[in-house]
Amino acid sequence: MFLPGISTYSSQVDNLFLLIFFVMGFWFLLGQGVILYFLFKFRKKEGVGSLYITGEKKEEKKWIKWPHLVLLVCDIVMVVFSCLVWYNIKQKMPPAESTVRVISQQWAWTFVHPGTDGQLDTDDDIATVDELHIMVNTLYHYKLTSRDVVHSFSVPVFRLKQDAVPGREIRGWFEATQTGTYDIQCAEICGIGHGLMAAKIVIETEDEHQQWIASHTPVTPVRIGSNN
Ligand SMILES: [Cu+2]
Repeated sequence: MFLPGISTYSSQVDNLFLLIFFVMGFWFLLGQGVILYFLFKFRKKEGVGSLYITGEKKEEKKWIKWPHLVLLVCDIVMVVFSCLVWYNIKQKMPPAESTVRVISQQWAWTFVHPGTDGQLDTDDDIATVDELHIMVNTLYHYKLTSRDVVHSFSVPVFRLKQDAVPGREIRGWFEATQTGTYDIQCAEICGIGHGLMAAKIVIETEDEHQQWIASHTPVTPVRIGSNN
């Protein structure tokens, strides 16, 4: 609630958290309420002995059986919603409009953006450290790798978190719905500098992004020592 959700799937994650919060909250309050009520109702009284209940009779067992079954139904509802959200964010790969490379290492992020040609892995790619530039309302694929240990690429405003595993290129996607500058952080303890492994994501309009790319357009290299 205190952190804006600005990806196309952030509300799905928020709603799942709310569902779990309210289902668990309801049973927690009910359970604690019943315990408190019984503590008060069956407190020590003069002339009333205690009763030993084994819970083996049918009319006693129903107090366990029915809440148990209702809780199982709640579990199934939460698992079904979790699977749907997981499928939408992690399994499905909508077609990309652009692709960026995310490289993690102890303790920094390198981001590789397509240059003026819009294609990754060409001569005009733009590499930055700890600053990822993307366009709003554009579906991005990311290719996530690690140079050393396990890191985790986390963009809290997107509700996105993905481990980076050395030796693997992990692909995923996101689409931002608002412009602005927000946090990226490593969400996996990856060594003594883990806490320093923060970065920024800069979400721009198409015009702003083109200007940013233009400001990085490589100039013809000048040969040192040349007379020309
Ligand atoms: Cu890390």
